[in-house]
Formats: sequence, C-alpha cells, structure tokens
Amino acid sequence: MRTHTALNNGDVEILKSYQEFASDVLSGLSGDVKFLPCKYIYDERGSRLFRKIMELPEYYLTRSEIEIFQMHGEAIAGLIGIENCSIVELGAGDGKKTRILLKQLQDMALPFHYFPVDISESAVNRLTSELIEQFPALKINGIISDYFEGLRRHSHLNRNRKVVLFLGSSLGNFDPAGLDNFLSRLWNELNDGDLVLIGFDLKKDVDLINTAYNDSSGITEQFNLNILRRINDELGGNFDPGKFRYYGTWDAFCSAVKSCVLSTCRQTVHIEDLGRSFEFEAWEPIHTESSYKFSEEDIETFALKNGFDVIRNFYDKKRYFVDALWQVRK
Ligand code: AVJ
Repeated sequence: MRTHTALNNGDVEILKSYQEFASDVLSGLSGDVKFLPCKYIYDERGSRLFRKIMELPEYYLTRSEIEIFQMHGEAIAGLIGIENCSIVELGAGDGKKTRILLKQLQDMALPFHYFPVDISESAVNRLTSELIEQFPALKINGIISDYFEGLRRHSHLNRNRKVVLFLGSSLGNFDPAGLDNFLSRLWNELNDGDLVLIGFDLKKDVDLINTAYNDSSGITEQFNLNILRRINDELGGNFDPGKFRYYGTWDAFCSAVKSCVLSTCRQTVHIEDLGRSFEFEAWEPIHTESSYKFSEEDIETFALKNGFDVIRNFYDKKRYFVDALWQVRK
C-alpha cells in the first residue's frame, strides 16, 4: 500500500497551511507597536525586489558569500558531500549561491537529493525548472512551505543523512531568543551526525551596514513597502504606499538593522478582508524586519548551547561574512 503519492524528479510540492497571512496581519496591526512578519514580503514582486537587492553595489552580503563558495567550495563540498544524503535548503530563493555548491558536489559524482524549500511559490518553481536544465543528472524536488513544515515533510519522505543549508544570513531575521528557539527545533528534527551550513553576517563598520540597507536606488524601500502592496492585493487593503516611507538603521544595542515603514501623516487604512480599519499616527512605524549581525563568539555560543559541534568556519577575504558548518551531536 502506498502511504503517499510518489514524487517524480522535478515535482514541486505545495504545503499551504503556512498561509496565515490574514490573521498575522490582523494581530500585527492591532497591537500598540505595529509589526508585520518579514516572510510576507516575498511574494512574486518581493522576491524580484530581493533579487535586485542582491545585485546592489551596497549590498555586500551576497557577494561575500559567493566569494566564500568560490574560494572554499571544494572544501565545503568535501565535508558535506555524503553519499545519498538529502540536501535541504531552507529559504532557497533563486539559488544563486547554492548553484556553486551544487556544481562542486556534482563534480564529486556522489549521488544526493536536493530539496529547495521556500515560501515564495514563483521562486521554487523557477529554481526547480532552471536547475533541471542546468544539471540534468540532479535529483531535485522543490517544496513551497515555511522552514519547519518543509523540513518535517522532508523527514517523512526519506531517512537519509541530512545536510541543511541556511544561506544568505536568513537566520539574521531572528532575534537572539528566536534564534535559540529555531536552532533547538532544528536539532530536534535532525539525527546525530547530520550537518548544517549557516551563513551569518558578521559585525562590521556600522556605516557599511547602514549603507547596505539604504541603497541609493531605493530598491530596499520598495522591498519593505511591498508588504503594504501585498496587503492591498491579497486582503483588499487601501494602503497608499506614497504616504509611507522606509526607515532602516543600525541599532547598536541590539546589533541589528531595524527596518520599518513609517506613516508620514495621520491616516486611517481599511482592510476589506479583515473588516477593520487601522489608525496611524504621523511618523508611527510598522516594524518590517530585523537583520541581526553576529560576532564569532556569538555564533559559537549559539552552536554549542543548542547541541551542535562546530566543524569549520569559512570566511570571505574581508571577513564580512561567515558560513559556519556545524554537526548535530546527540
Ligand atoms: C534575506 C533576510 C538576509 O536581512 O539582509 C535585504 C533581507 N532586507 N535588504 C537581510 C534584506 C533588506 C536580507 N535577508
């Protein structure tokens, strides 16, 4: 008896229960301090804007991590290339950086299965079909879901050794308590000896950081405002994006860039699907994202207290960024 439908190579699965957009918007706009979870920025338009961010001269993160994979790709592939392993990438996006690793792994001629997980439907579909073209021998199944649903779905699909990729400083969106919580849940989903490769953006000159989140072409502003446009499109909101502006700046006490959209005037916004209106004071913020930056000590502490051994850290030449390879210890 088949317990679930077998997947063919290149099939993409959609796990829709992650969709709690309406209730998250309602609770986020109802409190004293308004906030919207950053994962909702990434619809089709938001994903496109993020791809533009990765090309910005000011946004050093992507280039630093690409340099790491170009310099250390062979060494990384040598450590993560376990025969028949499942490589699960959480928040795969357009796979810009992963392609370099996949190429290295394919050159080693070890069989493995790649599962890119992302909440952006268009990103997963695009990545899956592009990779099948680029690597005809690759075993790949995309999963449209949030991080944990994707990981859990994957554990049900097979019990192979796992390598979890978490690139591009996506984990920087968690505050320290959230990161501990995330890592301990991750540890629970994995088996002894499984590997995780995590990209962390390191603390550096605050001017460089501020510039990366305040690009001269205003793409980062559009990226943050996209969450209001998405509420208009999907929930019948009447936000006027012209009456909001982006503000993102380094908070030295938290070690994070705190991003928000500010209401530039006193206004009321109605959201049809919620059957509610929301009042905004002039210059009231809606928190949209935090991008934490880490010291090497912070990173090691996160690993050890959540049950991971540090295998090796890989840096770019300027030491702006690190990809940390950890192993689950049970
Ligand atoms: C995708 C979460 C790593 O925080 O640097 C880029 C998103 N926000 N510019 C980051 C982002 C503004 C990015 N992450």
